[in-house]
Formats: sequence, structure tokens, C-alpha cells
Amino acid sequence: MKQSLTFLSWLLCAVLLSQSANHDLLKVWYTQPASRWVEALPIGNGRLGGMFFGNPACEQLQMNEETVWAGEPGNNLPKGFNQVLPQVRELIFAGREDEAQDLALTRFPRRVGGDNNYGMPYQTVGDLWIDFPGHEQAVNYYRELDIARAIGKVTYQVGEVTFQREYFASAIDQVMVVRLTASQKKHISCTLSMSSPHQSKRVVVDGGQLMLSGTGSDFENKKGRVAFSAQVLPLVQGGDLLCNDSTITITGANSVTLLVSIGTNFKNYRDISGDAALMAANIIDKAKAKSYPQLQGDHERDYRTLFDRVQLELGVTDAVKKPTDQRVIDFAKGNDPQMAALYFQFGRYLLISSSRPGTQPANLQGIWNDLLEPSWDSKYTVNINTEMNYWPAEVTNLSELHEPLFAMLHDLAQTGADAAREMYGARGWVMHHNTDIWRFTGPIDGPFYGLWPMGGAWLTQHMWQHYLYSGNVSFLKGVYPILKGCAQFYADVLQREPKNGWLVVSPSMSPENAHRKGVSLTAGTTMDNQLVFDVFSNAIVASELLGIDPSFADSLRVMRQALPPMQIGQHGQLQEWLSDWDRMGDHHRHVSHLYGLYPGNQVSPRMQPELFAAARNSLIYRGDVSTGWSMGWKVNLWARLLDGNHAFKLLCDQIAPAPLEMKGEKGGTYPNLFDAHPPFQIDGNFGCTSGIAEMLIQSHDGAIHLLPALPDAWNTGAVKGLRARGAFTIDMSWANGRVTALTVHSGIGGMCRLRLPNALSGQVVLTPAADDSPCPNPLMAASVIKPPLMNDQVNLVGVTLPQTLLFDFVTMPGKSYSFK
Ligand code: FUC
Repeated sequence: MKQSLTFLSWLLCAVLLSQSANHDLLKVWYTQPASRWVEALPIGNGRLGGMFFGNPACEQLQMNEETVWAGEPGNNLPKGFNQVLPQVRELIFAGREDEAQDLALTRFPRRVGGDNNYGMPYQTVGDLWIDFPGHEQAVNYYRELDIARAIGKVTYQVGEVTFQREYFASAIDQVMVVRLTASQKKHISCTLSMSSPHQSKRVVVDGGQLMLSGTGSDFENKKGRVAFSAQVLPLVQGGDLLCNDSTITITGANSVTLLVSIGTNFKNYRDISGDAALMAANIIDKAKAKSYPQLQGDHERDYRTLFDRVQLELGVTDAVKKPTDQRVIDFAKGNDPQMAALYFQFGRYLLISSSRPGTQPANLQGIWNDLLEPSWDSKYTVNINTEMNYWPAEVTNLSELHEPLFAMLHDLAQTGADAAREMYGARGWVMHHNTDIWRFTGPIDGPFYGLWPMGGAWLTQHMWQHYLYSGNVSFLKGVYPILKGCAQFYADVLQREPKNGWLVVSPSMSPENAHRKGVSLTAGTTMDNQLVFDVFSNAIVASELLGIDPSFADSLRVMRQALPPMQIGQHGQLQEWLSDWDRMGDHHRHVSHLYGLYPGNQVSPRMQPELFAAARNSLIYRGDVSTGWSMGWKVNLWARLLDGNHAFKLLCDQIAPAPLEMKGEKGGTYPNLFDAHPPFQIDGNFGCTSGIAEMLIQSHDGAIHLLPALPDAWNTGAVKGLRARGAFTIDMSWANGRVTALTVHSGIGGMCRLRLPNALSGQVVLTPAADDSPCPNPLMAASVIKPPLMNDQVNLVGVTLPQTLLFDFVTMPGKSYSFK
């Protein structure tokens, strides 16, 4: 009986994974063209982004190049902030936070004015238009984005002829490609044109190419100096090509391949001495030497080396027969588990398409933006949003896509050294809650939002996590100066608060939340304490591992002891602030004090059960429905709270039609699967992708925990290729909530500790371990922090944890271990 069950579960696993290899399940598809931008479908190669609408009579490809931003090099440090800083701190410690905030406001106002700036907007390049006369009467229309291949497609019929378009953005050849074919020869007739909302735009036809050039906008105190050149080369088979001043008309062709190349003069955040037109032309020259099948084949192979690393199968129902927009409408009604797998993989698609080694990191809209002044300038908001973009990078096996974020941190450690020195008189480096392509590090939007000197503290966690997932000591060595500089800043600025003598960051805030009407400014918020704890701990462990800076590490150890403990407040909640100011009815979108639960690892159900219960209370009173990214965060948080059904509930709130209003605090999903803040903000996509992974595997709390938060809706499934800290890769299948087959691939060897719902046996012996035995692998150990401070009035109701078993085994580098 047992044997046949095992065989059945293997069979199930094989069937499930072969189903997920079935590409049709990884298509986003529609039966109508896009009628607005959030229905168009994204292609991208990390640097270039395109949104295709698929209109039969008039195709629109909205184009982005990641370095087209307004402005020019330069930082935005407010003048004279250091003069008011001592008084701001005094006022805060005297409980006069409103006056402190007003005083800081005199140095940088809510709205930018004078000779400063609050960061530059990321900008669209413009649009490529392809007019097809006579195609207004198209029938049998179909539009898709195949995220398993990163290729878009549109087909329709006009009369007897079937027309097809294909679209992709190649990272190998650095071009976007549009391919037009028809079922009968000599039937492709169209006119190409380009447009752009940039004032400086110029469209010409030269040498058989359509060219759009322009310059990024002037903005605030900066002159627009990013020059761009978008060039379109039509390669026509059969038919005629007629070049006019600013359009190209093709008649009677058998097929047309359009190579779209965009260059800019941007070299790095301080250097814009490149030649935009030459760059675009060189790229086209190389790409045109390849045939269409070569371009497409090379693109697909390259893309799949990343995408194919993870397969996820959560079950397939008839719902997959519906177009994607309908599935978004129906998801919360249930019975479409594959939609969650599609949404998960779509997040991976977006990361692969918007963040490649050598490119800029994904911004608030990844790489896709059709405006000159998008919401929040589509900058890098680093009090949650940029971090969330990279949450899926390690766990979903796209580790190298983290690189652009690390490269940005190398820049920020330089521009942030000026901010540390000029604003705070400190060593090291600091940034506040935003940056842009010019790597500004000063505060923006007035002190209520902007006086949060913790952006670097959070972003550097990504470097540390990259180390934990890879065990790559030479990477750690390379980034150590950045981790050290970040720790040095806090070592210099921490202040002793008067009540308990704890060391705290002041001034600061719990991002964007008011502790009393109109006032966010304060000192020693829970998130700040958690972040400084991690910054110090990372620098300490790195110095030990690398054998450098022992006395600096000692000084950090002493200061770490003096950081405030987490506190449990009057409502049984994890306190958001140093004082017990939390309000039960506070549904603020930021849940900053829960950083220690996720993405941090300072709230373990086993080591700090009181904190765990308190964090849960905090999340309950914060509520579920909020902006897209807030719901994405909460999926991860409920997964960390080991409550799969609640995490799934948040997914249902998020995979639901986005409101029509383009601004607001109720998120959802647009027809093209983009996350709605609203408006479109890509972080919510990435947050849900990491959240789904976090429901299936966790590795922050002293073990690789398999199926830690499996919802009832995904009772049976299979996943291949998720990553765990300690450089492990996990393939597993499960049925009825129990792991039925497991393979652990070990990258660097070392002890592996598994926590799972049921026992397994296999080629090596799993040794049972006790729940309280120390974690045998330092890369997956939880932080051991000071015990929480309890409010005497609080009667905490404990949380019952699901039954799990704990096993250890030894692994060798490069070896795989299977169990069932
Ligand atoms: C933070 C959030 C907002 C928005 C913005 C880009 O300021 O509070 O909701 O996501 O970033």
C-alpha cells in the first residue's frame, strides 16, 4: 500500500511538472486588442521596454529605454540642515516632535523650490506606430504574451488572409523586434511612423531607417541632458519600400522584420558623454546580420536559461480556458489555482525583462512607462518599493538579476558619503527614502515623508541576503566596504534617548505613518531599531568571516547591546514606535515595524513566541485590503506567520480587477497582470511572487522549512528550482499537504536542516533534530535578539504552531539528495 502510494505521488509529480512545461499554461492572452496602456503587454530586455497594443488597423509599440530620465548629474542635499539638526533632536527628545518637524521643514519644504530638486522623473521615449489600411474589419482576433518564451503574438484575419505579429526584446542583440507575416504572399502593406511627447523630439527618415531623437526634460532645478535616439530598421521581404520625410510605407511585402534600437548618451550617473545615435546605429548594424529565426532563437535560449530554472504547478482546472482578463475577474471565486502559478511566473518574467546584469535596477514601474511625469516620478522609493522589487530575486532562482541593485548601491555609497558628511557630520554613507538615476541621496517631499535616513540600511540587506543564499565569500569581500560604511554612519549618528538610555536614530520615522495628526517625525522607531540591528550584525559577521576590522566590529557589538528591544504594547501589538502610540484602527499601508518578521528574520515563532504573537496582532489590526504593494507585503508576512490561508486571502484581494481610478489606496490587478497601487506600480507583482515562494519554502529561521504556509487551495502541487539560504535548490511535490517527493541540490555543501510536515526517507539518513538545538548551518540561522519588552497590562494569546519534524543531514558541494 505504502509503495503504491509513493509511486502514485511520483506519478503525480511527473504529470504536474510536465503540465507546467506545457507552454499554454504560461500564456497571458486576450480576445481583443488593448484599449488602454494597462491592457497592453510588456516586453523587455532589462534596458529596453516595449508595450504592444495589438490593434489590427494601427499597431502601437510604446518604447522605453531605462536611462531616459529628466535632468542631469548632481545631488540634492538641502543646505544648512546640519545647523538645525541638534535642535531637531532636542525637540524630539522633549516630546515636541511637531516643532521638530516644522524646524526641519525650514530646510527642505514639502514642495521643492529654489535651487534644489526632489529627484527626476523616468520618461518614455515615445511610440512606434504601424498603420495597416483595411485591417479595421479584422476577425478571429487573438493576442498573447508567452512568458515561457518571452514572445508576444497577435493574430487575426482580414478576408481570407491570416495576419500575424510577433514581438520580443532581445538581451543578446539589444534590440526590440517586431515581425509581421501573413498566410498569403504580398499581403503586408503598412506605414511606419514615430511620435513622442518630448518637446525636443525630431522624427526623420534617413538611410532607410525611421529615427526619433530627443532629450530628457528640464525638471525642477535641472536641465534635461539625456539625449536619446530611437532607430527603426525595416527589413522587408518582397514588396516595396517608400521613404518619406518622416514615414516609411511598405506595400505588398511577404514579411517584414522591424529592428528597434535605442541609444542614449548616458554612461553612468556622473557621465553623459556617450553618443546616442552612434550607440543605436551600432546595435542595429550587428543585429541586422542575423536572420529573424536566429534573432528569435538566440533571444529565447537566453531568456529560458533564467526562466526555466523554476517550475510551479498548483493544479489545473477548466478556468485556464478563459482569457486572462476574465481569470483576473474570477480568481477570488476560487477554482483557478493555476492563475496563482501564472501570476508567480509573471513576476519572474517581469524581473528577467526589467533587470539584467549591467542595466539599471527596476524602478517603480520596472522599465515600462508611457509618460513624461509618471506618479512619484517612477523613481526608486526605498522605504519599501525598490526592496520589494528584488524580493523574488534569490528565492525564485534569479540571483544574478540582483546585480543592478548592487551596482546602484556602489554608486549610492559614494553620493551618500556627501549626504552623511554634509547633513549629519558623520562618516560612512546615508540615503533617505528615494533616489533616481543620478543617485541623489538627500531627503525629498518635506520631513514628514523624507526625513528617514534608513534607505541604505534596508538596501544593503539585499547584499547580505545574496551572500546567505550563495555563500559567496568573494562577493561579500567586494561589498564589505559598503556594509561597513553603512554601519559607520549609524555608529556616528545614534543618540542616547533620555528615558531608557537606548541608542536610537533621530530624527527619523516609521515610514510615512503619523504617530499623531500630521506628525511622523520621532526617534527610535521599531523598524529603525530592527534595521540598525541588522546593519551592525551583518558588518560584525562579515568582519569575522573576512578576518578584518576586529576593533570596529567590537565597537558595533557594544552599540548593538544598547539598541532598544522590540516592545509589546497595550493592545498586544508589536509596537510601531518607541512609545506605545499604536492605534487599533490604523490601517496605514506601510507595515514598517513588521520588517523584522519579513523580510527580516528577527521574529521567530520558536525563539520569540511573544513577539510572533504580537506581530500577528499588529498585522490583524492593520487589515488586509490596501495598495497593491501593501497587499504583496502582507502575503509574505502571513506566510511568515505560517498562515497559508490568510496569505492566500491576500492573493485573492490582489488578483482582482484594479479600480478604474488611477490613484488610490485599493490595489488589484490590471488586465495585463500589472499590479495596481493604483496606478501601475510593479512592486506589487514582485511582492506576490516572493510571497507565493515564501508560502512554499522558507529558510530564515534555522532550517529549510518546506510547505510552511500551504493554503487549503493548493493542497497538491509541485515546484522545481526554488532556492534556500545556504546555497540549496529545492524540488518537491506534495499531496494532501504532505511532502511526497523531495530533492535537495547542494551548491556549496554543508549541513542541511529540514523542517517539514512529515517524515521522508531516501539515499542519505535524515537525523532527527530537537526544535531547540542550534542551527547547524550559519547561513540559515535566525537572528538572536534581545528579549522583547512586555507591557504588564498585556495578556498575550499564544499562537499554535503547525506540527513539524526537524531533520539534519550532511551535504557535499554539487551533490543532490532525493527523498520520498
Ligand atoms: C511610498 C508609498 C506610496 C507609493 C510610493 C511610490 O511612498 O507610501 O504608497 O508606493 O512610495
